[in-house]
Amino acid sequence: MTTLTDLYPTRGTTEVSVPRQDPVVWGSPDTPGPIRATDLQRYERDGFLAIDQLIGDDEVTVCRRELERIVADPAIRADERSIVEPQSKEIRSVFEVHKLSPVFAALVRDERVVGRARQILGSDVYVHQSRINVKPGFGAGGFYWHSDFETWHAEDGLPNMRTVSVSIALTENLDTNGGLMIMPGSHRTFLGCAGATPKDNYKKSLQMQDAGTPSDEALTAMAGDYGIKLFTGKAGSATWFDCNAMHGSGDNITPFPRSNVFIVFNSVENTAVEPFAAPIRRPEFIGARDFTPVM
Ligand SMILES: O=C(O)CCC(=O)C(=O)O
Ligand SMILES: [Fe+2]
Repeated sequence: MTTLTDLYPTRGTTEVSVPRQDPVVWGSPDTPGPIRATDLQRYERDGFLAIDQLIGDDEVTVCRRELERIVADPAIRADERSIVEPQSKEIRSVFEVHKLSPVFAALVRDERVVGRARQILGSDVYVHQSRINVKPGFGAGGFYWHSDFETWHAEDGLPNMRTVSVSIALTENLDTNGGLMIMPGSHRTFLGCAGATPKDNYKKSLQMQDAGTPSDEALTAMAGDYGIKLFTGKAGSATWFDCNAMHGSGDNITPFPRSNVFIVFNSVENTAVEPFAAPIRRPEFIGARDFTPVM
C-alpha cells in the first residue's frame, strides 16, 4: 500500500481535471547543462523542446543499424518486450532497448541526452522506460491521445510529475508518416480518466489504448485551448516533452518508416511506489523498479 497522498486521482467513475501540482522545470535556471536558459523557459511554458540535431549522421547510421538488428532478431521478436502490430504482425515497439543493446545503452548515458534530463528534473535521473517505436510504412498503427504521466501514475506508481521523455528520430519524421503531435501547454492540467484499470491492461494498451483514454469532449476542449503541434525533423533530431503533455500520433500509411527511440527519465527523488489506480504493477520492462542513476 502506498502511504503518499494521491495528487492526481484517475480511473474513477468520472473524468476529472486537476491543475498541475508540480513544477515543470525542477532544476534552478543556473543548473549547468546543454540546455540554454531561454530554451528551458520555453520548455516550461510549452511542455516540449525540439532539437534540430541531437545526434550526428554517423551516430544515426549506427542506431539505425542497431534498430534493424533488433527487429530482425527472432529471439527478440519472441521476447515479451516486443509488441507486434495486431494486423500485420510486424514489430511495433521493443521495450528496454537500453538493456538489450550496448548502442542504446551508450545513447542513454551520453551527456547530450542525460545532461538535458538532469537539467530539467534538477537531480540525478534513472530510466523508467525505453523503447523503439518502429512504425514501418504501409499501415503501422498510431498512438491515441494520452498523457504518459496518467498511465505512469495509475499503473506504475510514479507519485509526482518529475519525469521527461525524449523521442529521437532515427528516420526522417515527415508531416505525413505518423509524427508525434503535442498540445502545447496541456502539461499544466492533469486529466484524470474515467474507468477502472483491468488486471492485464498493459497487454492490450500497448497495441491499442483503452483505459486511460481521454473523452472526445475533453480532447475537443484541450485542442481548442492549446492547438496541436506536429513535430517533424530529419533523422538525428529530437523532441523532449513533459510527462503530462497531451500527445499522440497517427497511423503511417506512407511507404516511409517513422522509427524513433524513446527514453523516459525519472528523477531519483520520484521513484515508483505502488500503482495509484491499478490492481497490480506492470512488468519491469515497462515500468522500471531498478532506480540506479544513469552515470
Ligand atoms: O511513437 C509515437 O508516435 C508516440 C509514442 C508514445 O506516445 C508512447 O510511446 O508513449
Ligand atoms: Fe506517450
